[in-house]
Amino acid sequence: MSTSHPDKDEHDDAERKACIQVEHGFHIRHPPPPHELHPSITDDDHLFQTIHMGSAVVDLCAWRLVVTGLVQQPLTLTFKELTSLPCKTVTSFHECYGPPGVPPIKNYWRVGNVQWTGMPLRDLLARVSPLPSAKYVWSDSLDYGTFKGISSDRYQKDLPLSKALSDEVLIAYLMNGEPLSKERGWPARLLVPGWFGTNSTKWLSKLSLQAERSKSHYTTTWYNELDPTDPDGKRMRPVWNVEPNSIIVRPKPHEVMPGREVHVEGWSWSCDAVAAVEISLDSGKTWQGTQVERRTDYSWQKFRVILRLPEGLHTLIARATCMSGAKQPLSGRRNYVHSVTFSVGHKRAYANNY
Ligand SMILES: Nc1nc2c(c(=O)[nH]1)N[C@H]1C(S)=C(S)[C@@H](COP(=O)(O)O)O[C@H]1N2
Ligand SMILES: [Mo]
Repeated sequence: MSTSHPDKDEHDDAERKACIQVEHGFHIRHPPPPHELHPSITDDDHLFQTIHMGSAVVDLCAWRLVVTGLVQQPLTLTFKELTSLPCKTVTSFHECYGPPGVPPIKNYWRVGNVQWTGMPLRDLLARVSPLPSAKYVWSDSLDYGTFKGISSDRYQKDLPLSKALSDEVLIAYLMNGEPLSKERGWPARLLVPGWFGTNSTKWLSKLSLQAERSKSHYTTTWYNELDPTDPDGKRMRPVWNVEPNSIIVRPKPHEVMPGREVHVEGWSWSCDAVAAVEISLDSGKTWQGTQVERRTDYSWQKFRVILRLPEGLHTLIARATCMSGAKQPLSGRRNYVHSVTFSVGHKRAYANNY
């Protein structure tokens, strides 16, 4: 189904004319199970997709990126101008927070690791010279419609200027070296490494410098959560920094290992880098360390360990700790530990007990 463009935008926001139509409807493409995410870079076919109101279909000739608000020099770029400016490639994990508006207690492992190429946002901000009163960058998209019964004339997010000015935030137009697909936000999207996917506005059309946080549904009604670090359990916080999380990619669930030597491998990630990953075979009573790869850019980090285990059935969990000391919980919160049950050299025990 498609809907014509809402008239009310036509006067104030010329860049919105680039939207030919929105293919309306909520859309999730679920990620494959963790054991299928073994390559370091996730290809487009294995990367989840999350679309709230629908995909925008964009006319590239009419597409503009408008940079406006509290700036000395507002700027409008065509796609050709954007892509002829110096670009940068950043490898970053990409994780969806999960459905907004419900308690964040389920781990969906909607995650992948991607190479994004685009113009650093801070280079763009340098060209427009933000005024001293500018504290946030709002990002607007070309999609519009309804999500869970609430209508919006655009998807809009915000970033504090400190994050917007960091090295890693991009106006991305290539994913793993290829132009973005329509579903990924063609022709250009914001990409905010280290922060949940919701902040990376697809079908980007406008950036505006503002003194206050945005009051859009996507920064207030949705993607605002009770701060789990507040002892009173009352304070709200925006869904920004990704908390430590991990997946076990080897062994596979229900795998029967022929020998007693078991190679464990997985991926771990967090907004600040992962400092350690431990594993447990007794539901978290005792833990042992693993070897964790150093982080490059915002990439997910491989952990591995070789175990010698007795025959029988085993349940493995892995727990990441990030540089700030935060650890994945065993349960109760959206980043709880991943668990895999497998068996060592003993098909019958496995068949009988599992
Ligand atoms: N304009 C727009 N941007 C959006 C969304 C959207 O619905 N509309 N979904 C967000 C959410 S919740 C996530 S997790 C990421 C998903 O990006 P992907 O589909 O390329 O994986 O895009 C974000 N950017
Ligand atoms: Mo998301």
